[in-house]
Amino acid sequence: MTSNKQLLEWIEEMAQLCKPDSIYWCDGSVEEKERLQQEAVDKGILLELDQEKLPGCFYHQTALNDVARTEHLTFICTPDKETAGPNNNWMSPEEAYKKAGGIFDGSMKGRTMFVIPFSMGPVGSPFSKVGVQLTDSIYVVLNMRIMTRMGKAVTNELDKGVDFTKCLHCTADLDVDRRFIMHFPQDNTIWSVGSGYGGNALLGKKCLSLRIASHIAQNEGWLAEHMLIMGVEHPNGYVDYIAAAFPSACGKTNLAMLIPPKGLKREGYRIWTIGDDIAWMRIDSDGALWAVNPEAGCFGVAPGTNSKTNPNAAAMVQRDTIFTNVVLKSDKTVWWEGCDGQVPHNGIDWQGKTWKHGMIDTNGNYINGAHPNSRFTAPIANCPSVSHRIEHHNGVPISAIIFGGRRAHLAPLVYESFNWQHGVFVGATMASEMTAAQSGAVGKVRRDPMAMLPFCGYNMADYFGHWLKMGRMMARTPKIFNVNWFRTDENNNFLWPGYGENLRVLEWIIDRCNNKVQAIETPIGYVPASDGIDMTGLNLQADAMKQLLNINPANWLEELKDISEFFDKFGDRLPKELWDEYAALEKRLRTAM
Ligand code: GTP
Ligand code: SPV
Ligand code: MN
Repeated sequence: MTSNKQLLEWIEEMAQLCKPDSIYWCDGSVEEKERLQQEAVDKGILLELDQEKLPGCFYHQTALNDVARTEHLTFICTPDKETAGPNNNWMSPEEAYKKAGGIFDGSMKGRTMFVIPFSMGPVGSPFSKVGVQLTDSIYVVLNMRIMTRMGKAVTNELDKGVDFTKCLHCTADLDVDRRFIMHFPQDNTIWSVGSGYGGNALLGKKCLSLRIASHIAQNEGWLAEHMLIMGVEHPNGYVDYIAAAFPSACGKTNLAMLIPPKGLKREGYRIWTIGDDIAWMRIDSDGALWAVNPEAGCFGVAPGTNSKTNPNAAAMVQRDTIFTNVVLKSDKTVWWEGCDGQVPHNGIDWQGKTWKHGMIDTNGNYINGAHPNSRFTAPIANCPSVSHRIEHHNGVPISAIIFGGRRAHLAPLVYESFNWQHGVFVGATMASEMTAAQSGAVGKVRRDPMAMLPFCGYNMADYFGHWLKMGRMMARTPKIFNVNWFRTDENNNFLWPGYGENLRVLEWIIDRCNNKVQAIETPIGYVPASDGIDMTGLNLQADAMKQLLNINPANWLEELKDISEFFDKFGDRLPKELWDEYAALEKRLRTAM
């Protein structure tokens, strides 16, 4: 319990609404975790995996209609629609409280309401924010215990009277027609009902750390971003830190924990993982940008993860991990498409059905065993490449910011912006092919500025303005780059091997930050010279690098049309600087034609 009166009153009020049979206050202890795991197993919410092969690991299956974030059911509830902007679904706070309140009413009858005090960021750090989530889901409690700092230490903070985000969650009947993920920035409140999945239900993650935090960050003068944070230790021992924003399922977890490839000219690089999904960045007293990862765990995409593509993640998920919507094998271990080891002959698929590898549907298509958005929840401390600086209260200094996405044909492997303002334009004009991480049309290109389209808690025009302002406030700005690991050839094969080999691109990026390597100026930015990226030990098909770095002005001019349509949605609110950059780019492209 707590002596925080505001908190006690809020819990009382929410309990009167949801009407749980009992209220349980989480202390975050190991004893509590084991007790809740047992209860979840007894109730069929979790299945205990083979504890010799996978100690501390459990398996969970969601409802079939609850396998990804549902962006169309996610709302920003500000007094006026303009504040939320055309990038968000909007509902008035009155209507939202009423609508969701009707579903919450009595929703916890016969159930326990868990009270989860949690901190995003190291407890007590100047970066950190406290939240309290009320939920009826043991699965959510156990996931929050991995993803956040949860329990007693946070209750102590609350006892001091710190402000906190009020997070109310109930799985209710999992009916999509009665599912809402509502954000009330003015009230520092989140209400989520009708889903038990990831970003919909673990309210410390996208809801607090991005949608609510981006709003707070705008007021307080910092940045809350959908970014990984990694350290690249040079052979001489110096570590450069990088923050990178890619849309969901576009490679943040993989890049954050990459293993240096063999054969680089400069050997002895080492990668340190700070975060794989969210970065909070502030300007420190030195005028530079410093970052922390507010999370304590990874909620990562399972398919494609194996000891070749991501050895660190493969090692991380060997213990203390919750697997969601993957294949359950008969020996009580797990599997997914692109997993290590033998393809299982049979198992239980993500839908709970008996499944054999190679089964096809009536259209002749392969039937996935694991859902494409199946995930693992694992403590980041279990990642072999974890940096000891994840606990540092002042974070790490950022040398480079990288934007990127999936673009089969347009964007080159890497380019550098001319300056901060142009870099903000590069981020603001990002687009990417959609993935299974959100319900919607997979493969369709959509504009996703800074990988924040589903996560910016206010009008994106103002958000771009905030980025521009942050640049003016810094004594030294990080350089801004764009990467694309997903360019394909005429047969739709990836031209770039990706994964660990991406370090070759990071090496160029860091050398650019340290003024150690020349670049070629193009209409869209600086690109590496033909020998700029170290290719020793890599057998790419002839011409691949040329194709990877190719910039086609006609295609870019075509892209500009889509960008202008997107910018137009923001009307007069869009910062003039972005239209200036737009005009300058158009001019450079026409000159190059
Ligand atoms: P969220 O957790 O949804 O925010 O995703 P993320 O950005 O962390 O993406 P993640 O690293 O989990 O990668 C998603 C998918 O992209 C996986 O299936 C990977 O196998 C694939 N992927 C990651 N990096 C690369 C790469 O360098 N090249 C290619 N071709 N695929 C990659
Ligand atoms: C994403 O979709 O960007 C994720 C997973 O990282 S979720 O927590 O569901 O948002
Ligand atoms: Mn993400």
